Amino acid sequence: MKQIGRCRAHTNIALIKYWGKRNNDLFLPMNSSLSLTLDAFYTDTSVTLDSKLETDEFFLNGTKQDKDETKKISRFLDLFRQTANSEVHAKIESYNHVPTAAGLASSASAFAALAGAANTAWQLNLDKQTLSTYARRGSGSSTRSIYGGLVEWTMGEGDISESSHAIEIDDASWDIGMIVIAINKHKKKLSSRVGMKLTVDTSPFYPVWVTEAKKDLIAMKEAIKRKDFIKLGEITESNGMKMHATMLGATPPISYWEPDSVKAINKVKEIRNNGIPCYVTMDAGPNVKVLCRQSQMSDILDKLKESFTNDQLICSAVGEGIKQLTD
Ligand code: 2P0
Repeated sequence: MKQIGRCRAHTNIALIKYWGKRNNDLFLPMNSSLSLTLDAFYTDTSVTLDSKLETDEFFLNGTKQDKDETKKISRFLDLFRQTANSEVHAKIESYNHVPTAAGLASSASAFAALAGAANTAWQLNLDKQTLSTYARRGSGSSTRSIYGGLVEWTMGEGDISESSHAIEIDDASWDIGMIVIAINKHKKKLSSRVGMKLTVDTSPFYPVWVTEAKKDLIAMKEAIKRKDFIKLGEITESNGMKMHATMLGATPPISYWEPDSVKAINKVKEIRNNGIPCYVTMDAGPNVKVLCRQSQMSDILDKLKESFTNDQLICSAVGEGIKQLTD
């Protein structure tokens, strides 16, 4: 009999960013981060254990992937094989549900869904917190996609892998949403992994980034407790800008921005100055994400349409954590 695990995981956007590892092998971060899980973007993955297979087989959106891509997945699944004391290989089928125009990196939802499916396939029954430490080893931001709502990825201590895991902070059911302004859907020139290492190794601003991120996290958690949307937005915008400023200090300087990113940021500021609270954040790419109140999304959308096309604007409600899929 074949053992199968199927799981859905949503992507997340960091409001307090993760940018830099203290341990590259274990994916242990330099600072804790905090994100919002998004409903509109997710990955569905199935893992089918098959003793007849001599290697793992990986299909993404229906297309069989080459050796290099499959190797990344196999290495990740080795963590589950070790825990289960198993040598069996698997067929992995993954579908990314991300509007094509969004061009959002999907590693966060990808490894969270894979972790959830592998947990079921190998019948490990790992709890969500433990599973988040496994997801982390595929891609740091995946740690947070195990949970829904507002999620902290706590940096943990020293080289203790189990100490660096996700925690659900709040279900974010107080009128929060996000609009993604898709600037460019092409693959980014510099991966996050390489970009963050270069920043840690060469930016003189890096120690300041770490101190600031720690302060921002404390202030943001207080704002969340008070359900203070304005403060949440202000800290989000300022923290994202500080991450990009730190990257600019690297040698060679790193910038993921494009002219239209600046256009989007200015438009959001204009909307805010006209009385609707909304705040920007950006990741390792030119797209701009707008944190806003769900109830004001359509008003904001109308204003953004003055500068961007319909298919560049994708709205999302708050997403849930991983869930097992039955069929
Ligand atoms: C974040 N980003 O907190 C930050 C902000 C992008 C900018 O996590 O090397 O793909 O796999 O751990 O998770 C993107 O980095 O990097 C990321 P790895 P990952 O969302």
